[in-house]
Amino acid sequence: MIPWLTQEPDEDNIVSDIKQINIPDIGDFDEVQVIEVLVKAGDTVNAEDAIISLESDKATIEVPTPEAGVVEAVLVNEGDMVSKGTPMLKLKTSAIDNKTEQAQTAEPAKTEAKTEKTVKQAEPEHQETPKAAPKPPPVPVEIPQQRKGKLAHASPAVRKFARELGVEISTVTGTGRKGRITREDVKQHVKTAMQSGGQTVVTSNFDVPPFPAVDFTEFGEVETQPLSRIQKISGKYLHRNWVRIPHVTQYDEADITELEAFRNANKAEAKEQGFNLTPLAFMVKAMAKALKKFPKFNTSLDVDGENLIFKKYYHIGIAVDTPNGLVVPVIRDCDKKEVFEIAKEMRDVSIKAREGKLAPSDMQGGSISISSLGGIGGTAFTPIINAPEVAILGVSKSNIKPVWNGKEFEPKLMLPLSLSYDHRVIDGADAARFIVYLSSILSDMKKMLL
Ligand code: CAO
Repeated sequence: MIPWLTQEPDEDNIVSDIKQINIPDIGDFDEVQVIEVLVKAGDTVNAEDAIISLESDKATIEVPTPEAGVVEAVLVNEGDMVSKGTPMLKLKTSAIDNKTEQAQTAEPAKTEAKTEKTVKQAEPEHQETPKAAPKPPPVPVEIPQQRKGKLAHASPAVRKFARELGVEISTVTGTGRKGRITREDVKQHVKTAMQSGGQTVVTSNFDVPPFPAVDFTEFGEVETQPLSRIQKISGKYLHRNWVRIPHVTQYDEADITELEAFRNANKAEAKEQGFNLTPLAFMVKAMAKALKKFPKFNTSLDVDGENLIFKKYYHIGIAVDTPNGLVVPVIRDCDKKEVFEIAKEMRDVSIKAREGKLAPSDMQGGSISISSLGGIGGTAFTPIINAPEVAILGVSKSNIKPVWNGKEFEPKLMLPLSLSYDHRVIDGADAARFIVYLSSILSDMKKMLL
């Protein structure tokens, strides 16, 4: 039993005991660091509420109070090293509980006894009334380190609080010691999410039925093939981005008749140098110009969704289709590179991608991405934003179309563009202006090359 050192009578016949609660046996640990103090003087606690969190190399341990009461003083601080027997808390335990117990077991006259007597009755040696076996003190709880990768350090009370608010604890940024998640962090997380339109809250409980487990062999012959490693990894991120970013896709067509003439005139030279000069290299160049003109498309939201980070570099990701799945290597400083240089680099990164030789750093730091299906076909599609970027351009196959010039229809080579953008950051009017400007650059070789 945890000892109490002092008992002080309180006013108005209400008896209070000031008890000192020490750290109980915490298992195989000697000196363990206090990483979070969960209560403060004046707080009311219930028996078994967690008071502090300890963290050893192996585990996080919650130490509860064995009794209810009002915290008189917390005797440990974050960062202290503690062990069994270290004073943890001074707790004012109201005598109401004792009185109630007495009222249930004693005659009325005895319940009117003076304060002093009541205090004495509270002392163990004066407990004459046989009682039921005392409830054992609550034991410290070891928090299972259940998450692979990022561990969410939070007490059960904080976890419960987060659950009640529908917050996935692993998405909360902890500001406590060693990144521990406090109750305040959960509140801040919800506040931020509400201000940023739910950016950081995972609605983990979508009220939708699960996919049915179907035995397809009932309907005919089948063959099962595992997803590739890239598909498994990128699938999760695509899903997250699709679900958590409010996508809108803006469509347009660029007249690339002039660009195509220029490209055809320079294709042979590029071939001689060992690369293919495709419309995509021009698109990358035009994109760098459009980002300069519309800096909001070259941003990312910070992790709390409170600030927009404007990038002063122009690194453009190119979606590359490989036998193992989709990857997005980044071509850096596209504003400083000539179209030929970009085309050459695109050849190099796509070879590297298809050979599975891209390093993670080759795929990081993008401003925006371009996904081109123009070499294959199609008229439009909805590309999924490659977060933390805020927009992505989809490119489909160019086609000759009749375009009215005010007097007559002219045959023009029209390139379909599909711009998906994060509507939390970019308004529809911004997106329309951006795509119109991008089209104007693609339509005018002077603008493109200057
Ligand atoms: N319209 C018409 N023709 C186009 C075109 C377009 N928009 N884009 C490319 N082409 C032509 C090229 O000019 C080339 O023909 P020529 O050799 O006669 O010039 C041919 O199509 C093949 O081009 P390509 O696809 O090899 O080269 P690219 O530079 O356009 O693209 C790359 C390179 C790596 C992006 C591409 O090969 C690729 O992997 N695309 C798929 C990206 C993808 O999967 N996106 C989907 C993401 S969402 O799931």
